[in-house]
Amino acid sequence: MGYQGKLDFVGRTDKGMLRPNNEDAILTDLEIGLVVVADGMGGYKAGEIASGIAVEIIQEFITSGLDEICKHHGISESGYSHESMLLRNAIMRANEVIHDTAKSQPQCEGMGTTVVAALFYNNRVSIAHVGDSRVYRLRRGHFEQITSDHSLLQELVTRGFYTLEEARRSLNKNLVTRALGIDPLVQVDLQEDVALPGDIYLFCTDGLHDMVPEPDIHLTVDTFSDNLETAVQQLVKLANDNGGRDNVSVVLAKPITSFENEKKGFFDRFTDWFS
Ligand SMILES: [Mn+2]
Repeated sequence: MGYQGKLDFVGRTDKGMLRPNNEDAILTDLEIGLVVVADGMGGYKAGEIASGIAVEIIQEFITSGLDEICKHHGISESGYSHESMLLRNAIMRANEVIHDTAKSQPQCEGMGTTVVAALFYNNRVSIAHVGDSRVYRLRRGHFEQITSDHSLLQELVTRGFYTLEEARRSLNKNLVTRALGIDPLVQVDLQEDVALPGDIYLFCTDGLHDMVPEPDIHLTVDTFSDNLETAVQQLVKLANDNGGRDNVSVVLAKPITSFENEKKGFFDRFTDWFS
């Protein structure tokens, strides 16, 4: 295992200009192909605790679950890949731990966190999210948001009550309708994508997408597509130059080459001919 030289992951999280502490948490793990971005909420230090638990539990759960998965390639009974189900289960486990901690520790009462996580494997990527942290994808010059926020704003737009522009002007943008830690069970949105060499996946908290207009995010990623360090620095700088009203976190992930998993038996190659 290990995707060094095949995938490029660069991340940065910043307190921003106004907040006293940073309640976002990020994680990049090239060994297992994992990216996690979380935006915690709650009084005192509870937000940091929630987002910290999320990244830690998801990494642990996936690290220990991947060995088992290597034994059965392909798709699970759900129709999703085993990797997608592992990612979803990791997030559901993080939800339980945050919820239990919030129940048992008075200073953590009501804490929660958004999460967006991606697991890269075999030229694919599974993406899961809860809340309003986002994934965008730059592919051959086309930049698009590929997750849909779990926020009041997005729900009203989806139901046709508002256009996106009207909603931006008239609503509290930060009202999240789904988060980890709030209920014992959480509904996780899951999607799978074929990841092509040269694609850039951008993961971020609302501290970026609320502060920096999408065309500026696109332009920055496009301009610095060969230097992800500079791209990430510039994105954080843009958020802070525009006011930095929130913590800001950005991770860029780019397949440099094909990253096909090599451990394939005869049966897998056989089934590949027909898929
Ligand atoms: Mn935020």
